[in-house]
Amino acid sequence: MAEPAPQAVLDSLRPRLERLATLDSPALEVEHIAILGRKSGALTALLRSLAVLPPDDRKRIGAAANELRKSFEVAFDARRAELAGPRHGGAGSGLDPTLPGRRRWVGAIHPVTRVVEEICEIFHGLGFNRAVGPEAETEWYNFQALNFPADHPAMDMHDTLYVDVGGDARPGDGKAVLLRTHTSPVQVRTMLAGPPPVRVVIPGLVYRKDTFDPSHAPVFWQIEGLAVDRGISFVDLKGTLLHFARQFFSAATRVRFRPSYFPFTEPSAEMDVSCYLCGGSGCAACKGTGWMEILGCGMVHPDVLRNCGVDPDVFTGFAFGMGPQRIAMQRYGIPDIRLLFDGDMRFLSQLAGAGA
Ligand code: 2U9
Repeated sequence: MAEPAPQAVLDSLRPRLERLATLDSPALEVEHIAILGRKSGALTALLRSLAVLPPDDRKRIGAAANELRKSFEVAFDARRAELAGPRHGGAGSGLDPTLPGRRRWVGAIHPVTRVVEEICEIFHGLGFNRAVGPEAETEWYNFQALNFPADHPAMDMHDTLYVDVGGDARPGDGKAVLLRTHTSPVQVRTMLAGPPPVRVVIPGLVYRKDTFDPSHAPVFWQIEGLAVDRGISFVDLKGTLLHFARQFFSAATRVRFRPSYFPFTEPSAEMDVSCYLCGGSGCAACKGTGWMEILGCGMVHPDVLRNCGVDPDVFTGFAFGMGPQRIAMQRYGIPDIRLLFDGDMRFLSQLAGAGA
């Protein structure tokens, strides 16, 4: 079938321009494809065929065709806006497009989550795998395996949240169930699960019978770490934690170790970092000392290794534990730990971009 003459095409299209205002949305889209469609649009085809027309026809038909294409595009947009109606800023919507848009609240990683991830990333970089475990533990995993003497104050009811699971288990018999008071049971499970070498970093929530106050919460985050292998010494512990401090705070950060005591490590220490707000010269944040206590650590007690099926005459290990919430409070200058629980956007939005 011979192609209709270009002029005939133009003449057949003009009436359809008027009719656009009567079409509903689906019909409008069909008409748009039929006329302006890139592949099969009648006007598109006509414009493509201009090349074969005699020069003076090309000029005349070309101008008319482009004119008509512009009119169709305007008419299609106008009909779409009309069909979209006032809600979408259609004609008569009274919407003032010059008004600024409503800023959509873009969520952000919670400051504590950011600190937990950052700390775990640093230890991943040192070859520590992330391990997690149950928040409800038996007393043995949370206390006895970790060399807590039976009468250790941490074990009694006023410090630890025991879970009544029925049965005859009683606090002190190792079988009682409780909400873990530290993530150390996960290290016990890790060592019982396989022979050394072991290098794990364990973030998780822990529970203590504490009332909320500016620096205490009954549930809080902890990150502990453990490295067990042949010939691991206190030097490895100090080197590893110095590297962590410099990665997390600044390359200029200094550390110091003060003797301490934990049932599950011997020798034990607390590690302080030079205050990164005053560089160590003393300020309110470090109470004028120039130092901030960051974590506890030590060499894994040989009895703990034995409890976990590891021969302390062959393997040694170091462990550490820190509170990422406290570290987040120091880093962001947060005065009250409860602010980290309230989910108050007025507070969190201030930290959304901070130190990302
Ligand atoms: C095993 C052996 C040793 C984990 C350790 C600490 C020191 C420590 C505190 C930090 C802040 C608790 O939340 S906190 O108050 N923890 O100071 N934790 S050594 O030692 C272990 C753990 C598991 C098998």
